[in-house]
Amino acid sequence: SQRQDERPSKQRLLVVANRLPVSAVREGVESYRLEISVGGLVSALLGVKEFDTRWIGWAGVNVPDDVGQRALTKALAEMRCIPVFLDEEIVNQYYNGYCNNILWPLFHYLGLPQEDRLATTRTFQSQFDAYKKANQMFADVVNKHYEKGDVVWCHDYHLMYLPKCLKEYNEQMKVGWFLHTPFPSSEIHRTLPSRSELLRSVLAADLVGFHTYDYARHFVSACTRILGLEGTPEGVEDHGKLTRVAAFPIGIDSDRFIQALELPEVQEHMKELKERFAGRKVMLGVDRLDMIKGIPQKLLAFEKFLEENSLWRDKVVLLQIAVPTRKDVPEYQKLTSQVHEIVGRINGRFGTLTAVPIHHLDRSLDFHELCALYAVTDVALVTSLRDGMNLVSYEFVACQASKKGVLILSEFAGAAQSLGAGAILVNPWNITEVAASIGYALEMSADEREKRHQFNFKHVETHTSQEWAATFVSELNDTIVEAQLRTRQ
Ligand code: ADQ
Repeated sequence: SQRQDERPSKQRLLVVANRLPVSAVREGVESYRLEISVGGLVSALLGVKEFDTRWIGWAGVNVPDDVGQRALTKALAEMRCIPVFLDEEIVNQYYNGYCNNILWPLFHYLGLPQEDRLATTRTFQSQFDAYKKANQMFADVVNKHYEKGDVVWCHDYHLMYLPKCLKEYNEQMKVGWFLHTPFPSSEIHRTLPSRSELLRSVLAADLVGFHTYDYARHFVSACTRILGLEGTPEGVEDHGKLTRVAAFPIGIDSDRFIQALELPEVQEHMKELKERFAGRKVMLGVDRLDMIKGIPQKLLAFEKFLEENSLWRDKVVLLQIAVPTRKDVPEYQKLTSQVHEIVGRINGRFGTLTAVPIHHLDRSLDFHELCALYAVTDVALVTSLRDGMNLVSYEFVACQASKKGVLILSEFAGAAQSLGAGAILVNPWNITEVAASIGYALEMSADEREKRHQFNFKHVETHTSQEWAATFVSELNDTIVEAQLRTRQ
């Protein structure tokens, strides 16, 4: 109809992230099986209906030959995904090296890996070169698919060099960049040999977003102290050009969790779990097995709690689900053995012939199992040493409408700023404090639990991932309109 013809078509949104929302597994020379990975970012953007969204990123598989590349490109196109092909050498230097061994620990205040410190200093330059090269490869793909009017949204620490590459191709491109990790104090960022180049590149974006005001403030101070630029309430100014910097706290698709609890399959899991742990309070940890999540610290705090509270020993169980990640990085292998050792010791000390205090799983759970677990939990323990936001705490709250369990939450997770009033906030390095909080949480009155839960539930239900994505993109559109008005004045 004529009305339909007149309706403006949806704005195209190009989402650029290191990994695509699907992983490809090669099954034959020309055939690939695609597995969708539903993470926070994917569900956030699925909910944003006002844009025509496409994804650009690495499919997590090495495809050296043209035939394979063409086949995979075709398979991915059906899912609105566009692949960036990275070879093994680049993945090793850029992804395992610069991203995961340098930027990740640094942004989480963990410094460089201890005994590798000197080795890392030596290999630094070649890894940074690979990082820039990889970012340029992402830029080439974006540029090839870009159409006038598109919005380009770059994600995370893997792609800090991307805004600059994109603007070099086309100054008119609307470019936003969002960081999912913390941005550290400028005193930490200063130690990075490539500190200035990375900041300058990010500043090429029109809008730069973080989870919290603190991270945004750290970024602005790094720009003023390291680059000598001016920080304003809107962002960072460089010779009259403003890069807008702001906080956009992410959320979850809470309805997806709330509705899942009604499914017969989830109810069945819940029933099994309740029977299995009848008579005991259930404590839960769900983390990627990563240094930043403070898993050893959490276990030590639980051990201290059991030491000091003998009456609780057979009345509480800690379920720690730790999905292994980045298995190629030696630090992660060391962490796995450390965690296993502590779990073994605690179970040896406090277990009986029929029950152990900790059930530790080195694997991920499927969505339905996870929802059931969240729903039957009495106390969730999030002890991140640093965490950009931490969505596990949001997911737990979303699933607790009937149980009204307690969230013990690290003050170093971004989520402490949004769920702080309902959670018990702790310093995860202080094992005595965490142990005392466990006791407090287990014995908390129903009234207090109800009050705390309501506060957090309201937040989780209203600050959704869809709202987060829509706000970022509309702010990016506005930022560009304002910049155009400024230059016209
Ligand atoms: P992550 O460090 O991965 O994310 P988080 O925000 O908690 O941390 O998200 C993890 C996701 O993986 C959750 O959706 C959780 O359900 C799932 N998950 C974790 N362990 C699992 C397991 N064993 N089985 C099944 N699912 C599991 C990064 C930053 C965070 C930031 C997010 C989003 O480090 O700080 O909140 O990005 O910006």
